[in-house]
Amino acid sequence: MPTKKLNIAVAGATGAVGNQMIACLEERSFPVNQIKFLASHRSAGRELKFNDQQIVVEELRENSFKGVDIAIFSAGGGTSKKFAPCAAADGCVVVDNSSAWRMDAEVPLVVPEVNPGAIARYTQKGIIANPNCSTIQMVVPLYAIHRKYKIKRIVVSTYQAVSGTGQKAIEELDNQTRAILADEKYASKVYPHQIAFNCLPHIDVFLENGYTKEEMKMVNETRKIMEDDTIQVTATTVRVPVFYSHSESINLETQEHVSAEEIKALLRETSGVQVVDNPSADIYPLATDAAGQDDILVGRIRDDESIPNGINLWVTADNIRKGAATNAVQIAEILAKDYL
Ligand code: NAP
Ligand code: 12T
Repeated sequence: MPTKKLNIAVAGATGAVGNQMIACLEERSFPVNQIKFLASHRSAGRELKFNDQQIVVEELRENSFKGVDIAIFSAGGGTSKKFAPCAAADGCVVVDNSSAWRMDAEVPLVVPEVNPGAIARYTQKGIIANPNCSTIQMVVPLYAIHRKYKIKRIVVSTYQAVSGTGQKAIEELDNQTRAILADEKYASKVYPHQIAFNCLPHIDVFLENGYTKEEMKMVNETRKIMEDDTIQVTATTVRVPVFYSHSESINLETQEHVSAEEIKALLRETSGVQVVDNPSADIYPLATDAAGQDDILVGRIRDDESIPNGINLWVTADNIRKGAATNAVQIAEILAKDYL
């Protein structure tokens, strides 16, 4: 039986993630009956294309969700906190991209390649959370390893693109880079320091334990998605002057012994992952190759020679696609096919 066509709302449709959300719905031929684009009052009245239709952007309001089957939110944490319950009260299922609901015990946190079964718990609050971009690209390859060799500890450092912060940050890196090369001044507005030609060990806000919120998302979300609280995770998250795609240096310690060659063979068979690992030909995952497609690229796969059961990896993925929009649309596809 073909999947029933659904009424969809995209909240935050004018943003960096919202734009990609629209593109993913089009590319994947999502079964859309009617579609609504929602944003702040600033964008109300603007027109955006969906397939061949011109859609007028509406201001997001409490009553925006009547008759909507699935609402995909990427309009900031505050907006999700306030409006996701309104949407759920009107019978709409929310797939939320912000960090507002991720650690709520009654909200499933889903990466379809890892824990698709958790989607069934959407009925508790009417909300499904999409994980943080850095966490998604890490757990897809690591879950395959965990299932076979049991991961005890993860040490990760990230190299994150500015597009993760939104449209204004993309413009800041562009304008600041041009200004500096022209010997002109360009004040930082989005980031607390110059991002062009720099690395900032600071993503999201600092917490009392000295870590950033982004670092703690990687710790807590990984355990929730992999459904294993025994996995130890420690993270350092860094913003780098890259437009699209986050990269991660990951060190793993496993319970069972595993070689780099066995990891390569396993990841070659893992859905959503592409092994890009031929150092003698200078082939390894690059941000510029990951950008614009959905696979998570994994390379530089090596035995960690400092411990008995250790592996090192370099993982790169498009943070706006698999890190945000694609993952959310994949969740919506499962809802449409199996639940609604
Ligand atoms: P962005 O480019 O700044 O876009 C923000 C969007 O939210 C715009 O459409 C904006 O509408 C809308 N918006 C802002 N305030 C609003 C309000 N009060 N009411 C209604 N709409 C409002 O940001 P972005 O990068 O797309 O990110 C947006 C969200 O996605 C954030 O919640 C972020 O946490 C989440 N995100 C998640 C991931 C992930 O890891 N999965 C990655 C990146 C972002 P206007 O155009 O009218 O201002
Ligand atoms: N601050 O979804 O700035 O929790 O790159 C994602 C990306 C929050 C999130 C970023 C952020 C999230 C960023």
